[in-house]
Amino acid sequence: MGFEWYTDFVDTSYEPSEDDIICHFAVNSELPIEEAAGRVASESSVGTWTTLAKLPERIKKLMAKVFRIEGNRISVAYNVELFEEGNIPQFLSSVAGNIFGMRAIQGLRFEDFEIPEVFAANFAGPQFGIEGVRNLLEIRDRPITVTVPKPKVGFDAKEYAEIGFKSWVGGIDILKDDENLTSQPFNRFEDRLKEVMKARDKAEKETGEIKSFLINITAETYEMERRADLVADYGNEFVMIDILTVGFSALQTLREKCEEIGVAIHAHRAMHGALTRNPEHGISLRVITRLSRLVGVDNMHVGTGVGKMAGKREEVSQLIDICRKEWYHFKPVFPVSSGGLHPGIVPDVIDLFGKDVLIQAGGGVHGHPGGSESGAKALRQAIEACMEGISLEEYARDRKELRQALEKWGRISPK
Ligand code: RUB
Ligand code: CA
Repeated sequence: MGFEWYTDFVDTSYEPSEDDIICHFAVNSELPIEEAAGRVASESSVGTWTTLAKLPERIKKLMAKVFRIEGNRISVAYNVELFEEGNIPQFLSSVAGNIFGMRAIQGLRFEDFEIPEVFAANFAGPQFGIEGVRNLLEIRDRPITVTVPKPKVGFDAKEYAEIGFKSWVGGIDILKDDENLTSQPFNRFEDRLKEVMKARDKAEKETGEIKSFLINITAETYEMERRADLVADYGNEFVMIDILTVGFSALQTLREKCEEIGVAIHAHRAMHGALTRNPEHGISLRVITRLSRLVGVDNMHVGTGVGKMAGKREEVSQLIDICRKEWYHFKPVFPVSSGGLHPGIVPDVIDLFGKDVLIQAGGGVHGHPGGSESGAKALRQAIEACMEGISLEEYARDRKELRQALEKWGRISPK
């Protein structure tokens, strides 16, 4: 149509410059792919629905370019000047904003992106990363064990700390809040922090190991800052943030805050399914994981490939790469495997992740017939067996806790 100019945004002979940001999308539209692709590039950069009376050359340079089309997959190059330095919300408002709502496009999936060094330089990335977290815990050669008390909400601070104590004494390294436990009336944040820190000191004394707590500070941003300060004052190493429900703006604020107070960030991705689950629409976990590393979380949930949450092996292994592979100055992020894990599937997890992983089991610890302490022992024994290259069944022969766990759950992958 004469008034449209969407296809001006398509140039398959364009070779991206080394300073361009590149975004990969899958597009589902009843329109020819060039026209659909042009709409994505236009709306995510300088365009509107019609040609304009005035378009200065200088601004023409900022038109995004669809430079590759393969089936319904397209790659778009963006001039880096389209983006404000260090501003994730603005980045998303551009490349993951209006384009998701265009009438002519029935499905759009933001699959992945690549950034140039000039843009990467605006972000600090993880403060601690894998090595830093290992230093905090003084654990070098094995996966780190984590547990969430279950039921996930309802315990008061004292009951909760008691479960933490039992888990730590059994061999868990880190106690973790669940995504929906923050500061409800039955378990206020500071009460929990205080009680759990007392229990931690006791558990450290008893075991001679370092123990820590992923305490969920998720709230309004100023309140999160206040809670982060409390965490540092009480001498804990981590805060946990539900990064998607609080949003990237808040996460960026907390990343700076955590640098000031020397605390690491554990990122829980609750709500990601709303964005990631439909393979034909939304934002992929690769994008979310990459953004999280850019901003600078230290631990990041990536799924299990085997447990109760959706996520295939292949996808999880891509996410592990995004966390750990060399990428500019960004330290590697510790991937967290969580959701339906229990001792019987630990070998599958280690097979996929190697030893640089936080293995989190909630039900798989507190559902043990002998209780939380036995559950913690069984999880630790399963990890020891893998590290020594011995089968779980053999290792369980003279280890009651692992044996009972295998009797209850076998090798099942829960749904
Ligand atoms: C784990 C749990 C976590 C999941 C979320 O409990 O509920 O919130 O990690 O999934 P359990 P993901 O160990 O009893 O299954 O890590 O994939 O985001
Ligand atoms: Ca949970």
